[in-house]
Amino acid sequence: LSLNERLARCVVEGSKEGLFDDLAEALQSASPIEIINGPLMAGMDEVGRLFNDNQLIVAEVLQSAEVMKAAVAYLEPHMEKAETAKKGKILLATVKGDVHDIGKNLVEIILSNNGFEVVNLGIKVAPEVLIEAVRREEPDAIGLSGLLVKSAQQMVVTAQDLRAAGVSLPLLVGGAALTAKFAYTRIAPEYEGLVLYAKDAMEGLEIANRLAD
Ligand code: B1M
Repeated sequence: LSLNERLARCVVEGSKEGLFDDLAEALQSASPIEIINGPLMAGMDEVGRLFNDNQLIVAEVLQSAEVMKAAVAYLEPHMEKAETAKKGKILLATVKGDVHDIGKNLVEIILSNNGFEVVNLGIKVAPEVLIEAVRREEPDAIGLSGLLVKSAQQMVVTAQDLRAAGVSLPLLVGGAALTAKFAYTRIAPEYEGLVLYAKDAMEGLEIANRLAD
C-alpha cells in the first residue's frame, strides 16, 4: 500500500498501528492540513460510506474517530502558527442534539493557531447555553458546527433563539450536512446579523480573517 493508503486504512480500521510513523513520513512532503484533508479525510469518508452501508457499527466508527483525533493531535504542533496580536474572540459549538466534534475541533485548532481566541463550548450545545456564553464571553463572532441533517434545522432554531435574545454577532456555520444554499436561504433569513457558510476549516479561517479586518 502507498503511504496515503496506509494512513486512510488506519482511520478505516480504527487502528493506530504504524500511524505515527506514517504521519512522520507524510510530514516530509505534505503539510499537516494537506494530510488531514487528503488521506485522513478520505479514510473518514470511507468510514461514513461503510457505516451507511451497515458494514460498520457505531463502536467501530468511534474507534475511527479516536484514530482521527490522535492523528490531528500528532499533527497539531507541526502546523504553522501566526505570531499575531489577538484578532478576535470566537465562540464555537456543535449544535444541540449533535455529538460530532472532530470538524469543530479542527476549526478551533486552525483559528487559535492563527491569532484568534477560541472558546470551545463543546457538543450538544443548546441555544440557551450558547446565549448565556455570548453574554459571559462577549465574543466577536459565533461558530456553529453540525453533521446531522437534523442539525441543519437545529441551526435555524438556534439562529431564531439568538435573534430573540438580541444577539446579532456574525454567525459562521459549517458541517457536513450543511450547504451554502441552506445557510443563506434558511438560516440567514432567521437571523439579525451576518450568516457565513464555510465548507471546511480553512475557509472558516479565511472568513474569520475577513471579519477581523
Ligand atoms: Co456519525 N454520522 N453518527 N458518528 N459520523 C455521520 C455524520 C453520517 C453522515 C454517517 C453516515 O451515515 N454516512 C451520519 C449522518 C446522517 C445524516 O444525518 N444525514 C451519522 C450518523 C447517522 C450518526 C448517528 C446517528 C449514528 C447512530 O447512533 N445510529 C450518531 C449521532 C449521534 C448524535 O450526534 N446525536 C453518530 C455518532 C458518531 C460517532 C460518535 C460514532 C462518531 C463521532 C465522534 C466524534 O465526532 N467525536 C461519528 C463519526 C466519526 C461520523 C463520520 C463517519 C465522520 C465525521 C467526521 O469526524 N469527519 C460521519 C460520516 C462523514 O462525515 N463522512 C458521520 C471528519 C471531520 C474533520 O469532518 O466534521 O465534516 P467534518 O468537518 C469538516 C467540515 O464539515 C467543516 O470543516 C471540516 C473540514 O475541515 N466543518 C466546519 C465542520 N464544522 C465546521 C464549523 C465551521 C466551519 C467548518 O465553522 C464554525
